[in-house]
Amino acid sequence: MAEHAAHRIFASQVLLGNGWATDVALSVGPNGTITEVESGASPRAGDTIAAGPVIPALSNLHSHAFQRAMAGLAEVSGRGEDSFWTWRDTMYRMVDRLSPDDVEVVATRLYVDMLKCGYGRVGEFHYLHHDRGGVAYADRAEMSGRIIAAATASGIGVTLLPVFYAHANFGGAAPNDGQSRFIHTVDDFLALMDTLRPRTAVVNATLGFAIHSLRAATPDEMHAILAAAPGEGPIHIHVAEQQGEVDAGLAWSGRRPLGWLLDEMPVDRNWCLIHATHADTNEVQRIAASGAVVGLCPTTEASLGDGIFPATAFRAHGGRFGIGSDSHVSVSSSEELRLLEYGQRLRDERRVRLVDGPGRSNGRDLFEVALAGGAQALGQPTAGLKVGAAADLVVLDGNDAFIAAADGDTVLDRWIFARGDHAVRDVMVAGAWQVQDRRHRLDETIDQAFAEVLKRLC
Ligand code: NGQ
Ligand code: ZN
Repeated sequence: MAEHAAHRIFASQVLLGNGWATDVALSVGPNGTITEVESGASPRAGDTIAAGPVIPALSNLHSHAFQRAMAGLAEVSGRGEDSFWTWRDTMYRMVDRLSPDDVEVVATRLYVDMLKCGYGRVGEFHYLHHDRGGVAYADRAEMSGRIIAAATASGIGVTLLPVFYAHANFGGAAPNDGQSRFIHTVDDFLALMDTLRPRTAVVNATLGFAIHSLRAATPDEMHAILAAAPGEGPIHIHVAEQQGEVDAGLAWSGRRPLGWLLDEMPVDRNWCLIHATHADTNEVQRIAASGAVVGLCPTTEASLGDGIFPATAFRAHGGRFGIGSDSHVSVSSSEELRLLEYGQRLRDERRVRLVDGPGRSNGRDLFEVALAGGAQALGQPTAGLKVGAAADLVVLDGNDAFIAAADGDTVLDRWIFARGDHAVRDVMVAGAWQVQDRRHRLDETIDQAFAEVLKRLC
């Protein structure tokens, strides 16, 4: 990570690890962590004066970066019933056309947009490993390297989750042609992990890994990977997203996918269960008790017609969740949080669902749970602004009328439920400004490269 001079940020309101504080001076050390927090302070010469309230940057815990290129292109009805599975066919056709250069450009532009929406870190669930037809690149980490390069260029922190993918369905079914670029043997996958370990150690990156889904790996393969991969990073898996997957899981093992996973795998706080949409009452309790994070991707889950995760019941058991933008039909963190809450309201025909008790701000509780869950799922030791934590923060725009008229939790409620991305002004990651006054240093170059890639692909 780049070293830079120590500096101080002064802000009249900051959401610290222990709540809102006023007149706060945050000192940031040369390694990008917070070295001192003083509230009731006065600004000093040389301080950077924040142009509005300061909040911690969120983690985007689930991304398939290349899918940003097809956002909005799967919205025409087909001959039969449109579903998750017909969307997936469209997605596989896009996969077939992408070069490493394309992936790097799309990911860089996406990560710049994520920063501008208040995310400071992304979990890249990366399964596009090989060239067309499944031919391995000379460098087995070619595509993973492009993701690391995109994250590094944009300045976002990344938790890279190389994905093990070997089958088309439960029971070890042979993969189909559309999946050829994803496929590994266990040994090849472990070799990829070995290649990536030193490459992620030198940048703002954390290495974990993923099993694509219970459809894509057999129990033996999962056990082999868990036994061989060091327990250092987080483990992610897609599970129970669609009713069709639940039915296929039942047909295969007589058990529902989440029940099977919780019975057979050592699910604990190191795991992140992506979607978990179709969780029954018992599964909701068991996930919560395991300490695993559920990775909710509300805009994608809505887009794909997945269903509504029982988040209120899950929270009642102390369950942990974070948010992800997954297929990137939206990149907005405030929109993910808002839609998560609105799904629960639409189901229940009630208001203000995801709060931890009476008299609490919906925006604050959504934000705090997603902040902690996102950090846990991306293998970060702490969440929130405090001494020793990374200086990953967002300045909301104090000149925006909604923000200017708000203080404390109302700032979050106004941002999430009324103003959205317009409220995000500046973003710092690991102590360095990445977005200033809504501008990123790569804006011109990456916009142009991205436009060219989109034109060529479409
Ligand atoms: C994916 N995406 O791997 O990109 C999946 C779809 C699948 C989402 N589930 C493919 N949103 O699950 O087989
Ligand atoms: Zn996904």
